Amino acid sequence: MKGQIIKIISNLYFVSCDGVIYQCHSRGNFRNKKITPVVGDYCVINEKDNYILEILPRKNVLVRPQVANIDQGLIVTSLKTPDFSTNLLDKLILIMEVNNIKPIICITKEDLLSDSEKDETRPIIDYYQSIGYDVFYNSEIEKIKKIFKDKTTVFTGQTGAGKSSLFNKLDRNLNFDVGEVSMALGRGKHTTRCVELVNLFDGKLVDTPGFSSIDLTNIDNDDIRKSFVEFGEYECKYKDCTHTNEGACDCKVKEAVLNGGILSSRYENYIKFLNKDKYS
Ligand SMILES: Nc1nc2c(ncn2[C@@H]2O[C@H](COP(=O)(O)OP(=O)(O)O)[C@@H](O)[C@H]2O)c(=O)[nH]1
Ligand SMILES: [Mg+2]
Ligand SMILES: [Zn+2]
Repeated sequence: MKGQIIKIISNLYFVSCDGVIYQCHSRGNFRNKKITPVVGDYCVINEKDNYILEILPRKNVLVRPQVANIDQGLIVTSLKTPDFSTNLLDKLILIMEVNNIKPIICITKEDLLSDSEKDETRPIIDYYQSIGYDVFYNSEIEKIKKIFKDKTTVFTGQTGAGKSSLFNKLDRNLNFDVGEVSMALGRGKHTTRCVELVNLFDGKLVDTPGFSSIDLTNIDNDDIRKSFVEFGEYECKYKDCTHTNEGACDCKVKEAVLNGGILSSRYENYIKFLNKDKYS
């Protein structure tokens, strides 16, 4: 029987199979012996004696929190306190694209902007939508409820961005502040808590925020280029064009930045990420 590991407590694996939870042990003699099961793993169990027989191939796996097979990541992005940062947003999108996680953007605190600030930020936010990302405002609770169905979702966002407020509005039983406190205190405290997949609107939500530290040094520049999905729409003269030093007439991406087809902050962040943010 096929299921997904939703929680691990020492050597006990909680496996959800069509909504029924089996508490399983692992014999550790999987076909691929190097695999240690983590939360999010899809597996085959023998439900008669509650043993995990096999861990199925992973789509991706995160280190912190340690969880596998994430489908999508909800990026909670505030426009004020903390201020809107295209750098952080683009960095989170990049990390998700590289890990085969679909980025979904949730904008918060638009109510704190003046009308002129709204006029400034709206086109930027609309841009992300125009290049294919789902963008929601945290006022659109009913729409947001629909994104979780049949997916495993992780969430992220700066402290104060409005993550807890959002999940409280989605479901009053969700309270992840314990997890966040443990992250703020770091390792070695008594607050360490195991990651768990919780049910939310016919899907699964990782109950601990992801991507608390983002390190670009292990991502090669070609992957960074591919992760700026809209650049792929432009056919530069040279197929392997990095959109950096080439003359503007040969590089359609640079041309698009100049004529407004590509958001300039996206391009600037791309250059910073290629340099591993050294000059940001
Ligand atoms: N004005 C305004 N305040 C918000 C909004 N979302 C959250 N907040 C407030 O921002 C603060 C931080 O929110 P919280 O949900 O704790 O952020 P977290 O650190 O990401 O979990 C709290 O005082 C919330 O009441 C919003 O859309 N508008
Ligand atoms: Mg919080
Ligand atoms: Zn180019």
